[in-house]
Amino acid sequence: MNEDIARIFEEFATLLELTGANGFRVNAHTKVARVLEGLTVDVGGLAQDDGAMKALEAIDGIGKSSAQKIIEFINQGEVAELAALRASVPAGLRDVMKVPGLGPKTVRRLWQEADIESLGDLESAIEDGRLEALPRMGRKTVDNIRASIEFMKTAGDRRRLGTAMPIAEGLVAMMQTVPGVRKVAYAGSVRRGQETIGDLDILVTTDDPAAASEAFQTQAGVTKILVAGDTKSSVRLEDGIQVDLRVVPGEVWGAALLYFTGSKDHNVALRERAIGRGFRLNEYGLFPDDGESGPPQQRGVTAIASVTEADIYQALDLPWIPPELRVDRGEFDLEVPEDLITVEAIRAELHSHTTASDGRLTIDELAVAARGAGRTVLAITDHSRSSPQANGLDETRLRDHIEAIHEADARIDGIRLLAGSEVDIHIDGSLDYSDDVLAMLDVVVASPHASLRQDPEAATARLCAAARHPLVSIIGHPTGRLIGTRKGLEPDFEQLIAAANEGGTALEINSNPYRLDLRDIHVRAAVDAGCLISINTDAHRGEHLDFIRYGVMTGRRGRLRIPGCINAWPEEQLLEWLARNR
Ligand code: DGT
Ligand code: CA
Ligand code: CA
Ligand code: ZN
Repeated sequence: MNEDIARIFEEFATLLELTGANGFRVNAHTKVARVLEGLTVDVGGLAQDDGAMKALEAIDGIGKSSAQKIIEFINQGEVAELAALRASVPAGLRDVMKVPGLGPKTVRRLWQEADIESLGDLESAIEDGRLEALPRMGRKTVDNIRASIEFMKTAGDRRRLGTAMPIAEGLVAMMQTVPGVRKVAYAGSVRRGQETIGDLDILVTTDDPAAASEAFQTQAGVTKILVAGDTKSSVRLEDGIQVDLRVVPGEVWGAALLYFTGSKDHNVALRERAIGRGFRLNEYGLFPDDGESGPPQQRGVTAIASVTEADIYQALDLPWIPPELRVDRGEFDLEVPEDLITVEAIRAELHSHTTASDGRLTIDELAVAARGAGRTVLAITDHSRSSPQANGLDETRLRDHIEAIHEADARIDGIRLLAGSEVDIHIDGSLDYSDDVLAMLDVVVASPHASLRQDPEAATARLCAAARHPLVSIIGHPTGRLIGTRKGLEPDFEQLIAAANEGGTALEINSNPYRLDLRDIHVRAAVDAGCLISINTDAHRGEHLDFIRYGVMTGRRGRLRIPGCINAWPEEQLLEWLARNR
């Protein structure tokens, strides 16, 4: 409930800004949203009691009018003032707001000064030069807006892995409860751990296909049935995501799973390999080629392999290839690493935030959460001073914080706490703390946060300088991209990897599903060049520690092995490495 109400206040703030309300009112609403997100009590419960107003107003940051809005929302399901605000703003401006880089302030100007009320209006204003003619606009800003619109369109309707994976798991769990169902799995891009997902593909084998299809089509959350067959159904769920269900006979499970897992390119390469060996491969199995055309299973040809994926790979002289490696980048000719990185192998979290900067947990709370999540080492790396929006620490606060972390480490059992910092990499590659200060820390994660539209040469120089710095342990989210909304830096990776190798610095895979930065292909390039990788969650809350699986899948897609991932090293080895230049 708190999250829902927080969204309401965020929308309030946005609409107020759009309609030109004063900054004080806007900020008051943003602040309430932040407060609600951080609360441990449910305001939904509070608001139903008699003393609701009092209880809500007692919360730091919530005033009388906010309390009234919360109560109104709980009781009526809406807030009249918000509905009125919504009505006063053209509906099309919502799409304009979605353009990466366009905040409410700019959108208000576009609306007021150039009559832009929709994305279409914006595009025509760009094309006919009207936008550029506005005061304080200029060619460069307009070019950026044009590029953002383009980027938004190509990003299209795909979901982040972090959104799609939990839905896929929920669907599998639900289908497992349907009578008659023997096996269920998700296939497709989710199984391969791709950073974005077009649609979900679920496979079942069952004694009662009709019941399985029925349960699938009538499950909670379906907004539209797109296909309603016996062996193939397809539905749209509430958030718009499409899910395909395939009901397959148990004896072809492996062939179907292989086929529907893809990637398409991997499948094509596999089929060609089959043909080269005198076979035919399809979603029903691997068949001997009898020279006839048409699907072999329909002519009664018996499959050589079909029950498991491994059977099929084996018949094609291949080891079973983990789904993340099915990318058609030479996986048939490379050995499948036996020590490919896994979630279980991760022992250390080396990038995390507490209430000292913009995290939600105290040092102690985060330590307990990390220990509970199976980590044995936790580096606390709050933001450096140049990040005022993230409450970055100046040197005085940092010194106190380091002491507090070491004190907590002495007190808390079962996990080793390291005092670190996530230090901003300035636009010119210099760092946000002096070397004297950096030398006091156990771990330094250096990350780019601002100026993420630098040209590639400048970005390369900036990141390489940080990677060569002897006191930097890890380059955090190297590009700063946000999937689908921000392109981030585009450095020359060959040079960055070389600089990291020179400095003995690890490059991060930031596991946050909005980031996944490094991305898979860059991990692969780094791994091939022998560069060390660090997989971190950048946890700002306890739940964020679970993001690790997305980072690990990205690492696996880059063929990252356990010895190349510093988070998987034994504690001694890790500590020695971190201390090497300090
Ligand atoms: P997505 O949904 O866009 O994130 O990506 P996928 O990989 O899940 O693609 P999807 O859902 O269209 O199809 C699932 C799998 O089915 C795909 O990875 C491979 C297989 N597949 C689909 N269409 C074809 C095809 O035309 N040829 C081959 N060989 N395989 C296909
Ligand atoms: Ca799919
Ligand atoms: Ca599909
Ligand atoms: Zn961070």
